[in-house]
Amino acid sequence: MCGIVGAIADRNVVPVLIEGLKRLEYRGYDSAGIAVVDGQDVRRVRRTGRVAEMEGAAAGEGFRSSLGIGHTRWATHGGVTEANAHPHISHGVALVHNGIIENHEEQRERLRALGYEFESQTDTEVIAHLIHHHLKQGTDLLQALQRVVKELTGAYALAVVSRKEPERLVCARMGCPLLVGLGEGENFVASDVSAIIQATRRVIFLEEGDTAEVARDRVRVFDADDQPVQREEHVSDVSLASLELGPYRHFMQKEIHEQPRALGDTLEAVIDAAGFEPSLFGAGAEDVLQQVEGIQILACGTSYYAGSVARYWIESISGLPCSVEIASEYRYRTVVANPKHLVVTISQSGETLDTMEALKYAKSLGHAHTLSICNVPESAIPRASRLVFYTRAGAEIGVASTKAFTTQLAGLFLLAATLAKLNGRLDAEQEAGYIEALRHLPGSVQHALNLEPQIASWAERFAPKQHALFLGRGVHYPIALEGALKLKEISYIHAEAYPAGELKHGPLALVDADMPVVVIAPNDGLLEKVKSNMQEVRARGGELFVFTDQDSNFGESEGVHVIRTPRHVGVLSPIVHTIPVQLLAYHTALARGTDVDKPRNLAKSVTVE
Ligand code: HGA
Repeated sequence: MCGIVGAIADRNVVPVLIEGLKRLEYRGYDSAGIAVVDGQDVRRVRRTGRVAEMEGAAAGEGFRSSLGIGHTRWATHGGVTEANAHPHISHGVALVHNGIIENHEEQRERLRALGYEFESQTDTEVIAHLIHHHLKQGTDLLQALQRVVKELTGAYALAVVSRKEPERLVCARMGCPLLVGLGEGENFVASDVSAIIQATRRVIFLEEGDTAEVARDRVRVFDADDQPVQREEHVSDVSLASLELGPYRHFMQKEIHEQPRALGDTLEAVIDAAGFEPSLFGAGAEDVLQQVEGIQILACGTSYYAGSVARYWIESISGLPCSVEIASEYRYRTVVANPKHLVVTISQSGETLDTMEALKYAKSLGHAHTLSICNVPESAIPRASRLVFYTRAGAEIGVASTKAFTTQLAGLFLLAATLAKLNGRLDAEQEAGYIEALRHLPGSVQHALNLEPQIASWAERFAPKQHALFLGRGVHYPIALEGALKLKEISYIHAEAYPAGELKHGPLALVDADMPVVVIAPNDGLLEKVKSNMQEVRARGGELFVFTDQDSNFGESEGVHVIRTPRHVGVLSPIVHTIPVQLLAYHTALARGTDVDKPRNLAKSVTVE
């Protein structure tokens, strides 16, 4: 969602802010802005659209300063206009905000009564005025911020500068990520380490309720009671190469092609150990996993589909009951919890607000056994979980998730196998067989990637369509869902997915010659059933685009196009069959000329409700 960066240094920080915003742009790209303290003044430049436009304007106006803040916006309150773009300013106080202030209307009324006028429709502007209001009562900037955050309900990461205090910036965090970067004689704040990695790798992750003062040569952090606290320093291992496009045209393309490496890295420990050890999930995992009597998975979007695949694996391999629920639904319903079940949250960023809130709710219902599957070390959800499995996909920049999904699947498979082993349902031979299959997985994924030219030629035929249907059965049904989601996210073609057996209960009515039907049909136990469902489509004139593997016994015929992945890879087949649907979406979007990495209305890391 929105991205925040701030810096204080001896040098001109404007290039640091601009570069940071470019790296954060994947989080939100409605508008961008920076504010710098310049002598006795705060200067600001904001533009709707991309950071590059705002950069040009800042250069044109000769922006230079050793203290400043910047923001990329993904609008929640108020349209995409320059007036709503951040930073917001009140009487020389400039601030950027990620999150939603739920009591903004009440605060707006209060501030109006105090004589403040509003220039934007955002919830954010109230914070700038509230800080100014407290400054007028004689506080300094840090105290003002500490008072204001106690008057806010909702979620925020904030960075604030004032023309009256040119020697520091102050910041606060509740419900949205924010970290402080530690340099030599210069310091930074950012919502994501990628924004400041060119300047420093040493970071402090702020905790919920923290505020901080960031000066050139000192950083002071305060807890929710305004007491000074020490927060641990970390050295980020995010690689610069993972943040660069390299020879690729889009990050999504790069990330699709990185999957053999990402899976290899994610599986390295288990393959080296040649067995499924509970310690994969953190210290004390054996104790926890041995006690659990079932699994409750909570996630959103693509991660929810990863969880949906895992349900098939967990129930069939480990014999434990497993349910999967969309986190934003779970958090608001009356749940009958079983504290003997393990709550598994899945989130690429580890900051997905709905997933975090669902986890908190589950804990409040007595769930002490919690595990998070996450791609970003030290992010909020793993820190709030008892156990964690980190996927090692590397930074995922493309808004449409690809390598995060397949590595989540790998992690979830390890969980299913580990639970099976602890429950005495995995003998040595089966274990060795799974390990062997995992060892070959990166190679199988590479073979699927080699199908790109054939898939690109299909994409030409999808590009003019308005709708598409995706079908799968069993463990491949969630892959159909993921394929439909990818296609709609980046090509804006309306796509729906159904379990193929459901076709005749409704969606078959949609099928005609204009409705391409994608089928995920590997040679598993349901192939014959899927083939009958395909006949139902053909009988209504529908055109079939089938992804299958070498072992299936059907071929092309009129209206039936087939692309074969190499040999059937057994239980890991959903991972391999994800690749063709990713490539189909990517090439269809290319053919339609959409903005693949920054699809309209979307953003990465969903840190608002
Ligand atoms: N509510 C603010 C910030 C939005 C945000 O955090 N998006 O991720 C706004 O609408 O400007």
